[in-house]
Amino acid sequence: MDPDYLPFHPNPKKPSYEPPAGAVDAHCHVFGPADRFPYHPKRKYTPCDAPKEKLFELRDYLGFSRNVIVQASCHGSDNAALVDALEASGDLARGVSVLSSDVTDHELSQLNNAGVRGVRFNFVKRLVDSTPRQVFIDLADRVKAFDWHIVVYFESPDLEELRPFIESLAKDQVVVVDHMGRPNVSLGPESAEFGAFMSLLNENTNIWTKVSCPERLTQQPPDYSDVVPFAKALVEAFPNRVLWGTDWPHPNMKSHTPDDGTLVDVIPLIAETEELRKKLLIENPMRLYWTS
Ligand code: 0GY
Repeated sequence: MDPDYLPFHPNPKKPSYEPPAGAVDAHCHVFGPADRFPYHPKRKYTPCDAPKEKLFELRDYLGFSRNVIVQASCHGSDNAALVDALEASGDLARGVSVLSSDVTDHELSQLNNAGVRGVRFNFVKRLVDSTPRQVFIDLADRVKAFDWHIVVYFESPDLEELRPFIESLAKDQVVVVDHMGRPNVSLGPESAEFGAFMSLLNENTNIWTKVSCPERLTQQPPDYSDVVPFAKALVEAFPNRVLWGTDWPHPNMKSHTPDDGTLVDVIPLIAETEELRKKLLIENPMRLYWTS
C-alpha cells in the first residue's frame, strides 16, 4: 500500500527559534502503523505510516513539551491509533477525535479518559463525504457532558455557506477553525475573503483558530512569507484564541516536503512578542486541553 503523497521530512533542521518551556504543538497526527491500525477502506488518500514514536521524537527535537493529536480522515472514526498514542504519551498528549453517529456513551467516556478533549467536523470535500448537519449537531450536544470543544476544517470558499452553522455551534461551545479557514493567500490579508474570516472571530468570542499550515497555504514553497501576514493579523487581533501546530506529518503534501524546523522558525514572525508567544504556545492550548 503505497502512500499517495510525499513522505515527511527525514531529518528536519534544528530550529533557530527555541520555544518556551512547556510549549504545545497543537495540531499534529499519528498514522498507523497500518499493520496494527489499518487505514479506513473509504479513505481519500493513503498516508505514510507516522507512528507515535516518531511524533514524540520530533516533539523533543523541536523543543516542544506536549502534543495535541488530531484524528485525520484516513483513519475514519476509528480512533484506536490516536488513543494508543495518547496512552503512551504519559499525559503529554491530548486528542481530537472523529466520531460516528453510533458512538456509545461508554465509548465517549473511554475517549475522554484517554485524553480526548474535542471532536472534529471535516467539511473539506476532497477529504470526506458529506455528513448531515443533524449528525454534527447531535454529536456536539453529546460531547458537552465532557466539556469538549469542536474543531472544524473547511476551505475558504465554503465559509459563507457554513457560517450560520458554525455560529450556532459556537453559541455555547468553543469551536476551533483549522488552518485559519484556509485562505487564498494570493488575495492578500486585506481581501474580502480574509475579512470575512476575521469578522467570524470578531463576532463570535467562542471561535478560535489555528495559525498553522503555511506549507499548505503558501504559493512560494518553501518560503512562507506570503502566509505570515495572515497568521500575524490573527495572533494580534485574537491573542487568547489562537493555537499553533506543526501539522506533522503533513498529509497530502504534493508541492514540497516541509522542514519542521523551518516551520517552527515562522513562530516569532507571526507572534512578535514573548507575551504573544506564551499565549499561543502555552496558555491557550493548556486552557483548552489540560484543565481536566
Ligand atoms: C490537515 C490536513 C489535511 C488532511 C486532513 O483529516 C485529514 O485527512 O486533515 C489536508 O489534506 O488538508 O492536517 O489538517
